[in-house]
Amino acid sequence: MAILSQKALIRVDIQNDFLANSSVAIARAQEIIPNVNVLSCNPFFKLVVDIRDCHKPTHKSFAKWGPHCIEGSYGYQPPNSLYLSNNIKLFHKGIDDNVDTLSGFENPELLSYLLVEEIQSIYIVGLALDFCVLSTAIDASKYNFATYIILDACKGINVNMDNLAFQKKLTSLGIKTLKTADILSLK
Ligand code: VGL
Ligand code: ZN
Repeated sequence: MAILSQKALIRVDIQNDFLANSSVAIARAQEIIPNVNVLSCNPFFKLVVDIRDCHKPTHKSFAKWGPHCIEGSYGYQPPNSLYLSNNIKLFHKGIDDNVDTLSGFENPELLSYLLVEEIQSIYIVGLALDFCVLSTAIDASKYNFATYIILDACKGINVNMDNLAFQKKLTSLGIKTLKTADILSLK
C-alpha cells in the first residue's frame, strides 16, 4: 500500500495558439512559463502529464472560438520556452469533430493512466484558468483525486488568480488552490 500520496502535475493547453497570434490567445499567458518549468522539474511530482488540444480543420468548436490547435500546425505545438522531456506523458483532447473538449478527462486514457500509476493527488497548471484548467479540475475532483490548482502557473480569460469570487467557487467545488512557492518550499 502506498503510504505517501502520489502526485501528478497536469499541464493543460500550453500551446502556441493559446499564447499569441490566434483567436484563442490569452493575454500575458507566457508569464506562467517560468513557474510551469520549475514545477515540471520538481521531484515532488511522481509524474508530469501534458494535455493538448488537437483538432482537425473541421472541428465544430471553430464556429465559437475560431480555428485553433489544428493537428500538425505551429499553433498546436507547445512554445519553445516550455520545458519538455520524454518522460512527460502526452494526451490529446478534441480529436473528435463533434465533441467539445474543455476537460482533459474527456480523453478516457488520462484517467486510466493516473489510476495505473496510483496517483492520488493532482496539481493542475496551464490555460485557461477559467475554462480548461477549471473543467479538468472539476473532473479530477469528481473522480476523487485530491485536486489542486496552482494559481500562479495558470492564466485566465475572464478571471485573474486574485479573484476572490472565483477562489470561493473553487473551494465550493472541493478544489484547493496554492502557489508555486508553496510547492518549492515543501520537501
Ligand atoms: C476548446 C480549447 C479551449 C474547444 C475550448 O472547444 O475546442 N478548445 N476551450
Ligand atoms: Zn479546442
